[in-house]
Amino acid sequence: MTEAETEFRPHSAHWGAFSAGWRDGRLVVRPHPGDPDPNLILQNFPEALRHQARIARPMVRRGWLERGPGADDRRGRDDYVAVSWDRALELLAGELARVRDAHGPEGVFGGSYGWSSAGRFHHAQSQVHRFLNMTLGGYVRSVNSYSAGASNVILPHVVGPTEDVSRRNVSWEAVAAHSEVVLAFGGMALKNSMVGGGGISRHIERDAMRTAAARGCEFILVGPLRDDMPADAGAEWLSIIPNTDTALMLALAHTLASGGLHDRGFLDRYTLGWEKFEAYLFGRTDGQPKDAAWAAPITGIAAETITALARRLAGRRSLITVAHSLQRAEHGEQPVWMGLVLAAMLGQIGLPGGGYAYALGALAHTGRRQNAVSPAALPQGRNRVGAYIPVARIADMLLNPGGSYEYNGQTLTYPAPKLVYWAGGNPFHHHQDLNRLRRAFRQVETLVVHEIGWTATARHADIVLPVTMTLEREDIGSSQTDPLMVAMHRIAEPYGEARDDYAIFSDLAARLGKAEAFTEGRSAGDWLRHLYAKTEADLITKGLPAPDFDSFWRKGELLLPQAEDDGGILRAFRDDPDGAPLPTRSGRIEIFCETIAGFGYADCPGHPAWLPPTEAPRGEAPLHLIANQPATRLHSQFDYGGHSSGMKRRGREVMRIHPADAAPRGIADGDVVTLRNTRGACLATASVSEDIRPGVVQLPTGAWYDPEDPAEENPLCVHGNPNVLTRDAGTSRLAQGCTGQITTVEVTRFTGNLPPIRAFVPPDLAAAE
Ligand SMILES: Nc1nc2c(c(=O)[nH]1)N[C@H]1C(S)=C(S)[C@@H](COP(=O)(O)OP(=O)(O)OC[C@H]3O[C@@H](n4cnc5c(=O)[nH]c(N)nc54)[C@H](O)[C@@H]3O)O[C@H]1N2
Ligand SMILES: Nc1nc2c(c(=O)[nH]1)N[C@H]1C(S)=C(S)[C@@H](COP(=O)(O)OP(=O)(O)OC[C@H]3O[C@@H](n4cnc5c(=O)[nH]c(N)nc54)[C@H](O)[C@@H]3O)O[C@H]1N2
Ligand SMILES: [Mo]
Repeated sequence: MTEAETEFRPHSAHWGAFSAGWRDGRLVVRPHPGDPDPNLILQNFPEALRHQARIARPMVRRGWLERGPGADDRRGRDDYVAVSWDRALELLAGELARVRDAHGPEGVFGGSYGWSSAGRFHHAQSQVHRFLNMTLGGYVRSVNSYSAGASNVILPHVVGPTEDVSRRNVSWEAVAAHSEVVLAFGGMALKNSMVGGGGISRHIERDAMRTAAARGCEFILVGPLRDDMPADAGAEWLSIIPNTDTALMLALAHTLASGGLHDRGFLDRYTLGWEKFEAYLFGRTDGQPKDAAWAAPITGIAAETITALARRLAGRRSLITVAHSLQRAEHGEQPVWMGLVLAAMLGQIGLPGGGYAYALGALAHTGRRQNAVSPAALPQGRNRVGAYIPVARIADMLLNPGGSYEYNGQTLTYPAPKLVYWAGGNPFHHHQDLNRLRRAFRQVETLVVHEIGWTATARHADIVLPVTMTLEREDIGSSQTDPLMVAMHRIAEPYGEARDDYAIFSDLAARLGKAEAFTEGRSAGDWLRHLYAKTEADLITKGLPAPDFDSFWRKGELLLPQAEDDGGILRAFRDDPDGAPLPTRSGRIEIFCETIAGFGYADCPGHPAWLPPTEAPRGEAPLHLIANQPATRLHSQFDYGGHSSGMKRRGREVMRIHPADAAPRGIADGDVVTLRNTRGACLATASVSEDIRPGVVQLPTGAWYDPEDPAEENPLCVHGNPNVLTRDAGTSRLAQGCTGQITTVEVTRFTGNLPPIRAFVPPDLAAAE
């Protein structure tokens, strides 16, 4: 397929629908013609497809092969032995059977968090879950996400499920038509809404903001970076000290309440616990009124600016949005809850384009209509193991098996899995304090990884199985919030000996005597037809045109019907609070929450509160570091692709710093710098910019972890992965969510010989067995 010119065939990725074909031996990727604002991340594909960073053959870590399963501090610096598929699968099936027989399915951690690829059948996380359920009877799982770990727990207590407050809530259509003022905490950067899990055919956010702004809607960005809102929104920038938004929100609330500008009628009818919160707000409980003068030094925003802003919000169709990023930090529950309380005080919740929208614009899933038919999804079977961890407690679990911790009102015990199985995620991308994660992964008996490329996670694994990437297989792309279902045609042959996750699991299931249970007798092609049949049947039931699978495949796409924009549960609640109560304990918005208060957590009390962070910039780490989502790729995926590597400088990830912080440190634009704190250090290339708040530096996530000397305890990452610096601690005892977004560091100019970047060079390969 690679040699000749081929026709362009349809395909889809989390970053957009597209077609691809070969021209002069090169892969050419064209965004879907219907996409008004295509995503450049698609251009990582051509170079990534045959890059040397890909894994060509099954590999086994030498130490594991020679000494068998067990804790081993050579993980991450050992060499690998290439083996045949037959040998790799025999070793792995034997090891799975050993662990199952000795420990039961509780012996396997199969959480396997990660974004995988857009196709709904070859979705690696669904595949590994189904495999473990069907062959072992289950696995230790993880709950919640790195995206919204704090929100996933707090929102259901105080208003409703995260999805109902983010995806099925205020729509972009309503913002364009109705909002008068949008106060966006953490912004709504287009780089983020360019991405949608399962695929996205139309990027509409830029147009929606442009239309609203042209109508006179005012956008106000609260955040440390100017470009968290697109120029199209014409936003005013309120530069805030990171992790202090709750204080600003409280001061806005104080100004509203003391001026009688809050909507008492709304609070009485739709909320619970205002009086208790008001007592805190006015300082009757702790002697400290949360007024603008109090918030000014905490937030770095002048008191007059705060009071003027509060007055601009009152009496208008105001929308408060709170980005995921704010809650990916210590006490991350608070800004999410307080944003809701502020919106309740303004009384616009449930009205078109008004109220509260959690994470609007964080992904291409929010602010859109829902499909009226269900998307394709691989059934995962039943997990008989009850044990779980909140997803970001992985290193804690591995380092303290049997230890106890608190979570959402319960005291839980960390499970003690022996074998960790990862397919479709990259913990060396997503987890915090990577030096601690390295120590954690050294404890397990066996680490199995299915990967496309030699990520740091693969380099720590005992058994590494090379998998196809999306372009090398057929699949169906679909998401609940995008109407275009895409027939993802194969564009290229598999790389080296790479196989599909499904083929690997099918063979393993056969070796474990569970072939029929796992495959149900279907080939991958049969499964695509089987999954599609559900959509077809749904369409027929609704009396809509329902092309058969072959017509869908030939056409390459199918436009699905979508439901009306009905404003979701918040609109229904506003219209009829008794008939359509919220799914909270009281049926109302809980400003004071008895359930949470009953847990007695000092780090998450019964109403939103300002809780100063444990780690503030001072001493040896005087700067805030924002480790946000990268603009040039999705997380760590295809970091070696053309667009991602083309935007690096001197081969390293780019760190932004304000001139006022660069000058005293002797740092000039383009200098290589070291970022350091007590947990670790990494290199990056400095970009000196006025678009960042003084006192804050920014280094996005996603540069592949590249330790200079992996034998050291805390090696320098020479490439710029900020997770060597971040803190591995939960948001609070309530949610135990990820806190990777914000940390503190010192930055110095790097002098000396620049170490080479080896992240994309495969590890030293020993001779084949
Ligand atoms: N410091 C800090 N850390 C963060 C964040 C932050 O804001 N700050 N954000 C967090 C967030 S929100 C998230 S969601 C996580 C994301 O963390 P991850 O989802 O783990 O990151 P990805 O890089 O998308 O990892 C997906 C992996 O799956 C592999 N893959 C893709 N397709 C397939 C396939 O078909 N089969 C197999 N077997 N593998 C495949 C890719 O090669 C890649 O290595 O990171 C979190 N980490
Ligand atoms: N291009 C691209 N898009 C993505 C992703 C990706 O990897 N690449 N990942 C996707 C995923 S999985 C998710 S969950 C979403 C994540 O969505 P978010 O978590 O919202 O995205 P981030 O870019 O991490 O953060 C948004 C902005 O919040 C600001 N911010 C950080 N801390 C604070 C604070 O304390 N206060 C205020 N007011 N602002 C703050 C930062 O300046 C940052 O740029 O993004 C999705 N979109
Ligand atoms: Mo995420």
